[in-house]
Amino acid sequence: MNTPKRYTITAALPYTNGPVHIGHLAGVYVPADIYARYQRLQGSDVLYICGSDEHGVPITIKAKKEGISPQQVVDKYHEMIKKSFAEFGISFDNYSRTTAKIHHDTASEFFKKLYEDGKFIEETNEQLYDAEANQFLADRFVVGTCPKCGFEESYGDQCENCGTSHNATDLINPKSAITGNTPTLKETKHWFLPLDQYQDWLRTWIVEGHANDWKPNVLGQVKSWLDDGLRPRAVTRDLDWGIPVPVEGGEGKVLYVWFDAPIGYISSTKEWAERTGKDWEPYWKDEDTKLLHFIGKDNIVFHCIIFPSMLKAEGSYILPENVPANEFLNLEGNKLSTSKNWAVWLHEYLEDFPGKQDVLRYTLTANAPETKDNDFTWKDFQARNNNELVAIFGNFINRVAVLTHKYYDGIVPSPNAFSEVDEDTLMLLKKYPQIISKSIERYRFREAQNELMNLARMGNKYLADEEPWKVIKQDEERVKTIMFVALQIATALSILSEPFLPFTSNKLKDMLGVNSSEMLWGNVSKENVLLKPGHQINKAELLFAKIEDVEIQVQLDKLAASKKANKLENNPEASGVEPLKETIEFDDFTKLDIRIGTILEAVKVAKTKKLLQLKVDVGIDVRTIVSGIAQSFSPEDIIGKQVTVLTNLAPRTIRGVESQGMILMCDTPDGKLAFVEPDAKIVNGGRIS
Ligand code: B3M
Ligand code: ZN
Repeated sequence: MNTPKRYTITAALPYTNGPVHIGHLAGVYVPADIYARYQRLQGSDVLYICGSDEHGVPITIKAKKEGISPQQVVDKYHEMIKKSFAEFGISFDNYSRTTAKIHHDTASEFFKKLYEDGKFIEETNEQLYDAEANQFLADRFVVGTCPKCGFEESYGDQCENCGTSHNATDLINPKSAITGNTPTLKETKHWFLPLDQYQDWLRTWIVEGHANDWKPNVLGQVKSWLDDGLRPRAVTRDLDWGIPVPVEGGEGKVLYVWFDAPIGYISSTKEWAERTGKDWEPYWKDEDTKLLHFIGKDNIVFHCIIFPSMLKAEGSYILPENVPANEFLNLEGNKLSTSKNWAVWLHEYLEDFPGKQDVLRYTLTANAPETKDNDFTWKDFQARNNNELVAIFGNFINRVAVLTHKYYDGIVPSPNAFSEVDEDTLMLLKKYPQIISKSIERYRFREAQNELMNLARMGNKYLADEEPWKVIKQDEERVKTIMFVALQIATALSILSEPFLPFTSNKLKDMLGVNSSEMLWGNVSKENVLLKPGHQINKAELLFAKIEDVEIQVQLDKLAASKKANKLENNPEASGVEPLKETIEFDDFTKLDIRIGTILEAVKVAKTKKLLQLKVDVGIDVRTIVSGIAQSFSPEDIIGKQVTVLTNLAPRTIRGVESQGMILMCDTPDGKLAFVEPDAKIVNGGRIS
């Protein structure tokens, strides 16, 4: 697509049957917010849209459980969700709700247009019925075995295990979720969207047209459904909670929640337009608009198959340019679960960690499940804060601000001649907007945030190497240049951090005495001076505070109580932990000769990306071992490291090098490798037993 005239960014509408938790944030709202903030900083016309998804069976089930009306359920959670998003800095331009009149009108008109254009199949057929509850069973009112993957707790409209979407009558061995009875069949009329008629068009548009720019996890799911063959899908339901079917014969029926909810993006845009006096249509109908849907992987079928087919059928709308769906985030080794209260709820986080919104944003981005499910642990949250935000970003800024006040009363000094290191540092600084942009434009937010931290690391290293606190004693003029360079890096961080750490960015801009309107993204590459000599910075303030063990223990105790109350068993697979291997005998273990050794030499194996050739002293001898660790370690960094070695593994020739043994390694949460190191100095050859 040429440079878009505007961006319409949607984030999945959260169901109002409960609060928002970290899984929703990591999967959808934080990445979408990073992207929206970033595009605004490019000076783009951005519309970031969301709202509460208030229809559907989950709401009615929650209402029945709490003995209140569906409207009372949605009113409670809509307010809670909207407030917590705002406090967390999710910068929607509009946050609407699907019980709003503007949405009922928009969805009804949309349905009537398709109806009048003959785009539906009108069919009377048998649907699952619970005679005791006197109710048709649709969506979550029925549970059964998924016809595609065999998951036994699949819902009537979607299987949460394999993500596929089906009709309730496809379920094997269905059971009513209301009474537990086996449903009977009863005739009823519904309107079907003939998805099979869009099969070829979808394949051309997505599988061929977006093969290179849509994420593999999204393309994989879409291909799988197309290969299975799409079938007509009912877009109406025999329910009393939802948008009434607005055509002849629709009495007692409502629109299927997944028909109405995506139209919620459009009605939220209309609501925004009414409030701001803008025209909504260009954001949904102009070919120069880049439409992006941020969702979790369980919503891919609805945003890549069903909603685009609806838009195509209606005929006047644009289609999404990308749907960068994330995988799932798990919590302390278990799947997040609203019903089992196994979650970190956003509103509770905001109460327990006031002023620390950016710490959670940072941690969720650093561990974002962008390509595979990932795990959130409180220990990692604490480490990310203490070892990265405090020790790298915060420490650098604090030293710059404190020293500028100490040496110059907070006035930016005029630099003298730049040394080679200064020149190189300022040159590299100018490259960072493009380095970070490249990752953001490809929806790689983990990578982009890590590059931001590399800029903070560069600042830290520059100060540590230049040591102004020592040089000041003999060369005051030199220190003026050092502090000038450091202040430019600090100012760049205040601009480039805004998409990821908006609260920190604002605090830092206040501390530096700069305002956002002058500090655009592109300035960092274009301007030679971001912070001019003579400029007065404000009082130094700590950007981050250490998180103590006791604060983490409170959270772990909360989860332990929840696990006990909900009899939640450990589900290691959920955290991406490898399942246990088969049981072995002690004799099997005694055959392994595992020893501590020391790496004496390390070189890259020619023409390979992953291999290092090591010389390892294992006590009994010094041997050559080839190890696939080159993407995690540089040869020079591991000389002298004590490692754990399987020494009696039969020698293998790898890329022409005979390798005698194996270095034992482990995967880290961010996809790198770690050594298994003794926590005390061991004599080479010390045997593990
Ligand atoms: N309410 C979110 C979910 O499936 C669903 C998204 C609607 S986006 C139009 O949890
Ligand atoms: Zn399934």
